Amino acid sequence: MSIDALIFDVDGTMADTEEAHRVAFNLAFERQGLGWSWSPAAYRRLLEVTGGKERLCHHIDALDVADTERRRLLALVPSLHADKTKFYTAVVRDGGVPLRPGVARLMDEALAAGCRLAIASTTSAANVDALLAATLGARGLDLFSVIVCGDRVQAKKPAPDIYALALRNLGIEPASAVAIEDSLNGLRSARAAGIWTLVTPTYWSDDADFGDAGLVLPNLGDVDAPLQGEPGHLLRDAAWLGLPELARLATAASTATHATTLHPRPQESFR
Ligand code: XBP
Ligand code: MG
Repeated sequence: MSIDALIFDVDGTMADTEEAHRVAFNLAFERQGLGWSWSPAAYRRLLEVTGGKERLCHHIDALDVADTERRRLLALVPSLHADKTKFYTAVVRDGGVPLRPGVARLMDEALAAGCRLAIASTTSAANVDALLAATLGARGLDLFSVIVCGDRVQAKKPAPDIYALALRNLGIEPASAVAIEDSLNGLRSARAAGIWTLVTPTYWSDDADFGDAGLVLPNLGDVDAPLQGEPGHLLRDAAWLGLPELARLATAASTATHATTLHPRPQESFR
């Protein structure tokens, strides 16, 4: 399989961003005097709802308040989310959220091999711009042939819409792309669009069954961040995932029916 495009998810995949999002939400709540504060455990559950505005509405819908108060709070969502985005992008611009291991390396390998890069994210465009500029420099955005995110689609992940739009804008079929995700919603979205998907979960997303993934790794690995037990467990070429091996695994695993997990979680027997 020659990969025409790597389609990256952003939050949790390119960078471990959700703690910064969580803190930004809490700062926005404080600014509007709402008395809300999302703990890590609460936010981990709320991440089952993709999209910050949708997550806020979900939180408000679950509150035990009178309908008039619920309507008042729902009317605050746009300004709350705008405040949150300002707090979040400020942290990102200050370099508070680095790329995960191997992301820049795999991007370089892909570009050098003539493989295009794309982004398919539920997050807001301002967040993508801030992260790419802070981590990849002023030309960070130019490295991507296609960037689709936020409200460009009505139905957010796990719906396939954002990946289908990325494929359309790339002008390629699903079989010519690989998606790189971190969460079950993201995996479902990419798989529903027919794309072979690699999952690199974080604390915020690792309590899921990624059975429909082509491959699950703790991260992409890198020369200075080798994956434990590699090469030899799931990877053949090195202790990090390189483009040639990704293409080989996408071909081999796309016919397999089971994901292979580098570190089987307690509830999983090794397949
Ligand atoms: C993750 C999301 C986003 C972020 C918050 O996006 O679901 O909602 O949590 O960003 P992805 P916003 O993993 O698809 O990159 O508040 O801008 O939505
Ligand atoms: Mg994600």
